[in-house]
Amino acid sequence: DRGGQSFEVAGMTCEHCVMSVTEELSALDGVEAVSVDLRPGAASTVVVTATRALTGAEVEAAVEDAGYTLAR
Ligand code: 9UX
Repeated sequence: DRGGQSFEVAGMTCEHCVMSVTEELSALDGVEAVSVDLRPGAASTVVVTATRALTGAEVEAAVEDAGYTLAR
């Protein structure tokens, strides 16, 4: 397993949030798997496994489409 790219996403507090973010990220070209470690009240870790390198900008756009933001 080659792992995946990891991002911190702020504002997710429930499993519905997880589903929204997973759906948006899964729609990106080449994405094979999305894994979320939900930590309500803090930035959650999202690991995206894809067949290509994802850009920060496209991941940020997908996360924002779902209604959340990347943590800085
Ligand atoms: Mo989850 Mo609901 O974080 O508005 S709380 S979708």
